[in-house]
Amino acid sequence: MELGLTAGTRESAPVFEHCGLNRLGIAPTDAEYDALCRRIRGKVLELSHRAKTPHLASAFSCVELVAVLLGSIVKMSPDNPYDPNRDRFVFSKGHAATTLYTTLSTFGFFPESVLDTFGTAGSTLAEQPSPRCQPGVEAATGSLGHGLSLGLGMALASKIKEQSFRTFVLMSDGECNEGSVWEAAMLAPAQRLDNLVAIIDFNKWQATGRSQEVMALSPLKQKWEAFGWSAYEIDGHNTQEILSVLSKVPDGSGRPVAVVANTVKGKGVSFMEDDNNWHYRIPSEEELLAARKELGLI
Ligand SMILES: Cc1ncc(C[n+]2csc(CCOP(=O)(O)OP(=O)(O)O)c2C)c(N)n1
Ligand SMILES: [Mg+2]
Repeated sequence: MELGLTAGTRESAPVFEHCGLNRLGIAPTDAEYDALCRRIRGKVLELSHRAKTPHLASAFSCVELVAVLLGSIVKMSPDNPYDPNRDRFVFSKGHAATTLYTTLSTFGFFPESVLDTFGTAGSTLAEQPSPRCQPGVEAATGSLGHGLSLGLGMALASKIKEQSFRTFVLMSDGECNEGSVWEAAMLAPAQRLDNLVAIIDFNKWQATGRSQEVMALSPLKQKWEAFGWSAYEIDGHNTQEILSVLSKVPDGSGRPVAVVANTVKGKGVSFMEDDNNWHYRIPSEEELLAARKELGLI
């Protein structure tokens, strides 16, 4: 099914032309981001439906975060994706990889024809990412709790080698159950890694229940602060808020930055929003149609 996504042709989406955007510092408007995020959600739906893979709601809660990160913040060019000086983006909630893959493809890191192989035998795009499976995918993720430690190593390497790149790690809230997250959370301020950013997609759900009931995560911002981070809390679907907080990294505090992004699991399709059944469910043909209609794609 063709959704009219402009993958692989950055020229056709000039507002989001990746390098130009970073170089010129142009902030896309809300309307432009809204259109982009609808298209990303539409493609993610299509991939999940076709490959019969779960985690649709997990992919939807981080669409705005990934779109703004890759569209405006992370200095990584599709023309030179392994530049040693590029910013690093570690997508730690690997089960939501369809959002990562679709956004990278939209920004020209690989063609839509590759994206369309997602989840098929022999594809480079597995349900959960393998390292450098396509340009822009920095690390193998999916076993939750490892991304922050990986990112910390990258941030530390940047300091040791006197490079100026930053490392952004996107995690999920249930992932913060893992002890390894808090080991990294203790080490990063001790090493004064002001070039490291942890973003938490705080959608209040994990696989089998409410995050607060499973592991009492709140008050999450205060926890990061207590560990020595410069912490912020934002609406994770408000692209201007995301842009505003992530544009100021390093933030001058000398500390690593944690961004607690309040999100809605399944965001964008009313019958999926805040319904954790969509952690596992795969959309039927009818549901696909209804969702695409709601997204304004048909
Ligand atoms: C270490 C580890 N344990 C279990 C899983 C299986 N698993 C995949 S997604 C998920 C729940 C994730 O909830 P959350 O981290 O809040 O992410 P969300 O789906 O809400 O974005 C679990 C337990 C895993 N991927 N890694
Ligand atoms: Mg969650």
